[in-house]
Amino acid sequence: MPQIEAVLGDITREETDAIVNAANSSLRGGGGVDGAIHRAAGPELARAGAMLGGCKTGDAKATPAFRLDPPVKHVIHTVGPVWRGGGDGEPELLASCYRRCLEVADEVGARSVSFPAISTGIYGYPAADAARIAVGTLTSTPTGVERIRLVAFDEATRDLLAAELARDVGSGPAGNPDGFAER
Ligand code: AR6
Repeated sequence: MPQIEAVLGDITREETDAIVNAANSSLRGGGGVDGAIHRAAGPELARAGAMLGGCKTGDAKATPAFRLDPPVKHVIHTVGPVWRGGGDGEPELLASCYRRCLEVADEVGARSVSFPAISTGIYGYPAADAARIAVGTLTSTPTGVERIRLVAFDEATRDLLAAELARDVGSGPAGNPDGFAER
């Protein structure tokens, strides 16, 4: 299982092999963290995104990182669900985003990956529920990724992520809900 930490910061300043973008299905750029990543990576990013033919909600696709500073080599674009009250498959789709990002990271050989809090901004996903899904999915998906940074843009989100990580450690290896006890 990768080492996972929750930090406060701007994901465009991360020093990991890959950063994840909370994109829209066009992959041509947008607001929020998507806008910040496109500004930092340069116009080549939108051109590369456009060539991928879009991305479905819950899926992820990689492009080069273009003008982002090394060691960042890849941007993994994922499309989170728009929050519509929770009964429209949003939890499964958000979990799928985190899972697919790890699969794509493995495909491109990224050993360290930084994630934003997917869907919790413009798409309106409640931050506490999203933090639970982020940590639960990242700790239960087999991957070659060794280091994950959950990059929050505000303290409340960072605290929610840190609390979920602390809870997960408390639940023992592989997220065993019975703690460290053997069944
Ligand atoms: N670094 C880290 N986190 C950030 C940054 C940053 N530079 N900027 C914002 N955040 P959002 P979504 C946080 O709205 O909800 C775009 O238009 C932000 O505070 O960026 O998945 C896309 O094109 C929040 O916690 O993404 C889509 O149309 C989190 O990143 C749509 O928004 C996600 O907020 C996607 O909406």
